[in-house]
Amino acid sequence: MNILMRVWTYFATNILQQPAFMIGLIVALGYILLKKPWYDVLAGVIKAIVGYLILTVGSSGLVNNFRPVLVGLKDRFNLDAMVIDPYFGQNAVTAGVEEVFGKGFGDAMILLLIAFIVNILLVRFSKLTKLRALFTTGHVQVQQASTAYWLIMFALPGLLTKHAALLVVMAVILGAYWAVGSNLIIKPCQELTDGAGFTLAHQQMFGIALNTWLAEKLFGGKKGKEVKKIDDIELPGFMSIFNENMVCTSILMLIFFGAILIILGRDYLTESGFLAEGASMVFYVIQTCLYFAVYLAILQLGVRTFVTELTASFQGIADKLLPGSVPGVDCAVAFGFGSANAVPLGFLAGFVGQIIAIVILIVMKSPVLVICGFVPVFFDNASIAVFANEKGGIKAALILPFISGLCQVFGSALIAGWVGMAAYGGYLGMWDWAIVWPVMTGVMKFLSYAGVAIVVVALLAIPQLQYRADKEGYFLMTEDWEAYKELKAKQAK
Ligand code: ASC
Repeated sequence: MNILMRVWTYFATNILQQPAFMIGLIVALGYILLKKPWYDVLAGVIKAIVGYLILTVGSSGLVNNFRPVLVGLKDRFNLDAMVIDPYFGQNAVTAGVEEVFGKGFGDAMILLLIAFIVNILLVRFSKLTKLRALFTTGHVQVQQASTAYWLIMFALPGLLTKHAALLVVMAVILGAYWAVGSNLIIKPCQELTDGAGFTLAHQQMFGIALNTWLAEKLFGGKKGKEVKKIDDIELPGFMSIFNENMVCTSILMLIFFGAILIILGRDYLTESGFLAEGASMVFYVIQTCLYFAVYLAILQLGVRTFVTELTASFQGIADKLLPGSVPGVDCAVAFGFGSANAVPLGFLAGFVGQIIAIVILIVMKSPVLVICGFVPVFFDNASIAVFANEKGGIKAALILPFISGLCQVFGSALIAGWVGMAAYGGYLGMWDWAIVWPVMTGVMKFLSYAGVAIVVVALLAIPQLQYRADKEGYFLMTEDWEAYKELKAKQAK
């Protein structure tokens, strides 16, 4: 048992929780199952890992560059606020779980393993479950396992003394959430990428599904009229420079983030070590804001490098091990597709929403105050905008992320205050964890075991309903995208 535990810990820390190596392993397995020569396997694995590491340089560059600036608002205005951000959320769990529940953090990692097995099994039996997506983003799974660990212990205190039962209940709920959430957005992902063969496995899967649907229902073109997508807009005169993504991103960031940096002020920035003594404030602001475009460009290069390898090799897994399945990847991968300008626009719209929500909390003297974390405000809202733009054009890409920003702040303040995480300084804060998980937690808290049954049945019913709505196309869209498109063209006639 001890040896098994050590093997698991080694695998978990070095591969499962490191998406680059997890993707490398999947690509190796996939190509081996496709009986590719060893040198093709090696080349594919290297490209997949390097590509993913490039993506990570881009996304962590963004996070490291802009998170401190946002968190700085808290110090600058002396707010006693919790930060909504996955890393702050995870720290809050590690800091408080022992004190609040008398349980160590170690179990959260066992929960991760069992939940991942639940995900694999649900996809293995896809004929029955109608689930087709495997979660591969380990760092996100760690954050979610930690938060779910807290939320479920809070909801079901009766299970605290029943160790095994507690873990099983948690793993079934979390594993079902992973499988159902990533399965839910296979169609929008396939449409966005013209059948690239992946879905997103991140923290706003229900958010993307709902907002894509809303974009189509509320902003979608009436019959015969196309919606105006961001890239369709021809800007006149000097404005046409905004059509270029790098220019658009840089100018938008200069205006908005430049304003925040100026609000933070030279003194604060120097005191906190952002700005060197005596350095030029003007050029510091310009450089910091332009780095946004730099990291976005890196991120997109990473996506281009690894996506083809992943989807080509996954064919082996989909043919032999998990029929009809697709891999679920980081939401940043969506930024390599669709309109590039949706990314900064969605981010800023979400940011405005969050700031308004925060001001409302302050004015209403809410017992829990929130400060924006960069990860939710950027990655959630930019993803929502990319998908919303496809169905509802520019209006959807601005209005829906704005509303999402409000939801992230209000939802997080409510749940983190209620379950006691706010006192430890942070909450995960991503869309699904600000909206969907609070609802699930509430149902379980008030209905106890009946609530658990309702949550699990409701989750597992979602793919069944999706399947019923399109029996012919449901599995075809992952197995043969071209044939799926032909089928849809025929049905439209
Ligand atoms: C998260 C998280 C990150 C980012 C990254 C986006 O939720 O923990 O580091 O989003 O995955 O690319």
